[in-house]
Amino acid sequence: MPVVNYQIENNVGVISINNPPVNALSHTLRTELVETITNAQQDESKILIMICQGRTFIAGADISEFGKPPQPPSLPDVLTTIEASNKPVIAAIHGQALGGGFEVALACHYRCALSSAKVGLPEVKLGLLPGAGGTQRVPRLAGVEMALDMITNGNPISAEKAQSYKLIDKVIEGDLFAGANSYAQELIETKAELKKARDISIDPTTVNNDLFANYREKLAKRARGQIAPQNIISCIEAAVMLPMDEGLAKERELFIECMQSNSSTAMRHLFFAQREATKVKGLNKDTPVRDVKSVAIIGGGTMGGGIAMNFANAGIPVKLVEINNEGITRGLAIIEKNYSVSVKKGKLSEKQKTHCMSLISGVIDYQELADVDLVIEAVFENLALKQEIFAELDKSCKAGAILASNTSYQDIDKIANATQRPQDVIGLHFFSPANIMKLLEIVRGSKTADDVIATSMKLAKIINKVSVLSGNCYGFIGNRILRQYAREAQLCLIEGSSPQQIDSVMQNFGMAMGPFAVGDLAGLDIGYKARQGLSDEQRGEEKTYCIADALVEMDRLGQKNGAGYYQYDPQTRARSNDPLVMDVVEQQAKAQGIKRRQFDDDEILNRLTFTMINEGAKILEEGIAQRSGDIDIVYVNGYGFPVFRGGPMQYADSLGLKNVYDTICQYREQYGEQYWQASVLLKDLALSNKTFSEWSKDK
Ligand code: T1G
Repeated sequence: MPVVNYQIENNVGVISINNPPVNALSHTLRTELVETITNAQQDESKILIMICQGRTFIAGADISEFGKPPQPPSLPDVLTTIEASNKPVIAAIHGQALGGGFEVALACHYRCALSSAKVGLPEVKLGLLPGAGGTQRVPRLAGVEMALDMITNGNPISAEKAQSYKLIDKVIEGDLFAGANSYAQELIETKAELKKARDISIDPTTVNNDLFANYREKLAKRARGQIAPQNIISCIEAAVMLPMDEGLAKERELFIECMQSNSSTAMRHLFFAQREATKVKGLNKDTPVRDVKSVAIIGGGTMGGGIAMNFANAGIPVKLVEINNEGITRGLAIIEKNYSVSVKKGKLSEKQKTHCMSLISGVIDYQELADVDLVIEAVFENLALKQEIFAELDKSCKAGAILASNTSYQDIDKIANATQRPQDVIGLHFFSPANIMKLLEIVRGSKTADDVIATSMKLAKIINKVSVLSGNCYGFIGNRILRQYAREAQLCLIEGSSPQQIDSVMQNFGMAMGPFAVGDLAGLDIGYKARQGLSDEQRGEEKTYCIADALVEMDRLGQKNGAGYYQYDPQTRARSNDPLVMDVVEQQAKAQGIKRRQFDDDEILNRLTFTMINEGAKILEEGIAQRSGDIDIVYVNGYGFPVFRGGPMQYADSLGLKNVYDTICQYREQYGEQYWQASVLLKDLALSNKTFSEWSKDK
């Protein structure tokens, strides 16, 4: 089937692209585009329209072709053909013209778009830069500052905003094809010129000297470890200082450097892994889903309120269930405050806030839940209480209602077995703050029905969450790995390091924050209370938590009361090292009979990351996660693992599993096998020179 069709109507040559699902610029599409435009040069058409079928204009280069041998014509060659056309080419845009798709439109002589359309250059989110003229044409059309902003943040802009920056010539209401055709007739009548971005030159004296340096400094902090943002700035500088063709050559050189970088490999891995994670092995993709037109949240605390907002934001009415009117008032106040913060930041209008609030109502009596399609329990982590609530829901809710728990580590089967309908029970583990964090762990019980899983996956997309399916185990995927990471951080601390050394090692690695700064942010009392509810066996060795307990017993709870592992300035909340903490560390080490020693940064980094990798391998071999990319998606979206490393399992693949395995074996010799027993899967893959990614594809 051709992906490009062509026909002439009223002197207009219509180039119609149809390459589902998103009209990506595959080799076939590039080839047929060049053939079609070349042939059109000699025909009777006076102008050409390029338009797409399906849900969107071209959404970019075909990312699945990256890393494979390039096949001509390259995208720059396609754009040269378009720009060199002897008759004007009009891009007619609907949906999203992204990346190479927008670069195709920029090489056209005119651009029109539906008012609902968006255009953007999101390459930076893949660790890349626009490699087909985007960094040269946007500054010429829209100005240098707009180009820097648009290309370094990668977010699409509306057609209206694009028009205001001369990136779009005409915004069309109603039918795009009709609008584009009348625009074409207008251009024929006025004998419109072959308008080319390359004919615009930028006067360097109009560009603030510090602009580029300031941007470099800002992005060095915001995008630590990534080369693409810095290379984008260099390309835009070239657009100011060099003629078009030299600027294009510079852009190509820096694009290839990005393409070959580990960070781009990692970020492209995450792009596909996020989409792959929504596919459930063994589940027919046409599994019918249940309607979810109304939701109830049990518990109007911080989590319950945040969860409720996700559904209200998606236009789904929510009943917030509390034990009394005070609870409802408190819960609605939390939600109102969260919305007010978004309005203040300009992310939401007052009108939108009012509409969302109108969708949320307070409820006390479970009898009012008789018609809801989904209930999410979000009370505190007490299994008996959750079982009591589910037994109650079993009586109050209609047949076919989905009963979900937001539990972060309780056994989903034990919750499900409190009902007569375990097939309708599932875990929907949101991350705090639930109205902000993108990650949603969907936890299947042993009896959870397929259509409940399929419905949960679809619902995750509707409420704009990044979803990953997890099996039922303590801590599911994310928190199970976090426990190992936190334990090794505590052991490195008591054995000889300091909070500041460990935190700086992990921040330099690219984590958003180090483990001790995170602990202070969350509040050390949370872990303390959780440990009180555990048996000695569940709590683990005392040396893995005695420092944390000692600090809490000294009323050092973290940021919330000004001191934890660090001191916090009461005004600015800036953290500073506190010698008192090291006194506590030394006292506890002595009490545990530990002789402290010097630590080098590498040992800290390897112990904290390799224990995560080893636990991830166990999660894979137990079938708790479907594939290694799923674990990466959890850790990048829920725990601040650096995107440019692709997640713990991608990071392990980039190091080579044999290196990881050998180091873990060395740690087993040094520290014993309690924490350093290599997983069977890791050993097998290491010794057969395979990667987690290859294993996941073969599964
Ligand atoms: N290439 C290949 N496949 C793609 C693709 C792409 N660019 N974009 C989407 N897909 C697949 C995706 O994997 C999924 O497949 C299906 O399409 C639906 O996607 C030279 C170098 C367009 C906003 O970064 O942002 O151009 O899972 O589930 O939620 O300068 O897809 O069904 O098998 O995301 O409606 C720049 C990436 C590329 C845009 C639609 N472009 N795509 O979202 O559907 S680099 C991008 C998106 C580039 C040039 C440079 C989104 C979307 P499957 P989906 P959606």
